[in-house]
Amino acid sequence: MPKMQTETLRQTARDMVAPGRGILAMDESRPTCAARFKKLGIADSEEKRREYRDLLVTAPGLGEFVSGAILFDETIRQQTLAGDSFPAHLAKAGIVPGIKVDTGAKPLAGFDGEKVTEGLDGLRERLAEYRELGARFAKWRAVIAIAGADKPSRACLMANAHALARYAALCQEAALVPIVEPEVLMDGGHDIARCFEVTRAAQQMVFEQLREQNVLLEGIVLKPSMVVSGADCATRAPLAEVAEQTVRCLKMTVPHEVPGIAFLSGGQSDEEATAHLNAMNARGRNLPWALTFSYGRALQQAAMATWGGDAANREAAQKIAAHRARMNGLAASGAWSADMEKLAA
Ligand code: 5MM
Repeated sequence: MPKMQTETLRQTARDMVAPGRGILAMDESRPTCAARFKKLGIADSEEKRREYRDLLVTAPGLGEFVSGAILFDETIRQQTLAGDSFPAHLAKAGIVPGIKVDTGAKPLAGFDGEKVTEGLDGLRERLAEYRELGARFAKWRAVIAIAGADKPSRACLMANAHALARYAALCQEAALVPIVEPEVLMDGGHDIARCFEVTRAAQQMVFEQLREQNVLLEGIVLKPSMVVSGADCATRAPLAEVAEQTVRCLKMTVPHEVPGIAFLSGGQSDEEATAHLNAMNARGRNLPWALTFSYGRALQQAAMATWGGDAANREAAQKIAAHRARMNGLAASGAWSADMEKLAA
């Protein structure tokens, strides 16, 4: 890889995990966005998605705490209400534009109930086009479910890790920083120890495959799930244990060259996601990578509910989006406390 390209990748990755800032995941595919809108009685149309996403990216003050935003294919081609392309608006606001490039998790043949993420065919060409459209990073999400003692299978972890690594190599060839997202789902009755075991195995395989495919580790951002109890587990691990186990797992799996780790929220409540991130950053640990957020739901759900599809609520929704970004920005520096939620609400 040319030296200049290596430096571009390193610098972009560092910008994405800059101190006190994190990433806004606003790359819901059409079915996911439709489902979220439907719950709130919002019409499922291209124009409504544009209005909503415009509201998010133009929220005053967002850029102070948001370093990057992940767009969906439709959005990267749309214009904001003021007439800029979304990537151009983001760049002006000091937010690095990114794009989701996987085509979704599909059933893994031969392994009932397990999934592998697709989207490698034609990816080189799509990445070149996205770069032209203004993207500077990309995202691919692998979905790993825990079910009993034998799921996920080794085959499922390997297939997903291999696809993530092939995607990452193609991104770097196109001078785009890959966000590498192996999500271990929270669904299920498993305890935190089982989540730890699966998350560790998944992350270990991902880094084996990234090395195998010659991916520059300084030029990626890892987007993992936190190590938590399953959503239906009878005894839920407390905040301090989640922070402890998540950091322990990362120390065992993530090489020092990786500049940053930006967590997904995975169905945690807004405040829980903030508190967990804060606890990981607040303990005076000397960690080799930045720990920040790349939340979708935990940044957006309150703002979307306040908006409700009505332009009259736009400003109120923007304030809520900016507030959540601020809370998580503080958590990324370990400077958040629950009092701040109350004071600023
Ligand atoms: C914003 O949601 C993303 C897209 O999801 P679909 O492809 O299923 O529509 C999703 O990949 C998201 O970026 C991550 O899961 C993190 O989001 P959460 O809500 O878990 O923080």
